[in-house]
Amino acid sequence: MEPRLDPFVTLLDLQRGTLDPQRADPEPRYGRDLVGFFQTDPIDPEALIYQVRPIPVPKEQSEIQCSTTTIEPGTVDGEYHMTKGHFHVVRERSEIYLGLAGEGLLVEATEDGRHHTEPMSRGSLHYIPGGWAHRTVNVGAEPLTFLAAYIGDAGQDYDTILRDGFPVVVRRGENGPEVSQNPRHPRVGADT
Ligand code: S6P
Ligand code: ZN
Repeated sequence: MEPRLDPFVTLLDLQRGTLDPQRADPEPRYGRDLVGFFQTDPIDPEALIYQVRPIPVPKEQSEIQCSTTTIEPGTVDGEYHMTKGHFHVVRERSEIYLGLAGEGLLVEATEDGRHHTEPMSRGSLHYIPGGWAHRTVNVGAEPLTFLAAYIGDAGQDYDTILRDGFPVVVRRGENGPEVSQNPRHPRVGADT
């Protein structure tokens, strides 16, 4: 076959998730971008909640999309800062996350409400199978940074999450993070 792309290398700052060279603009997510995802909407529309730094390649099945995500520490009305979370549009597409810095939780959920939570930290390697929605939550005092790698044509479905949320929410408790059922989710299933 005739190769489609030339090889390339990018230097990744393992602490901050920055890329050199930066092959695409970072994609910041502010309070205003996260309306409808927390139990209570962020008060400050200008607050930076997280930032995605993509390494762009064609969004096709033959390619592997790669990006870093850095979530700032903090809470929104007691819920730890988190990503929107999504199913893949092509539901069977899987993904790998690798924790680089900070302390987090990876929350995964199926469409019938089963859910699963894994701690994230430097070196934690997470396999997210097809059919599982995924959201990352910063439960620490420092930025949470991780690397994501996924099949190029996966796509992100946020509408299902906006409608139902995840089966569980992660709040700051007296003794650290507390995972509890989301009262708004229509079908909370088993913790697997
Ligand atoms: C994409 C992959 C990540 C997320 C990123 C932000 O499939 O899972 O790159 O896009 O962590 O999360 P979200 O839920 O806002 O896309
Ligand atoms: Zn994904």
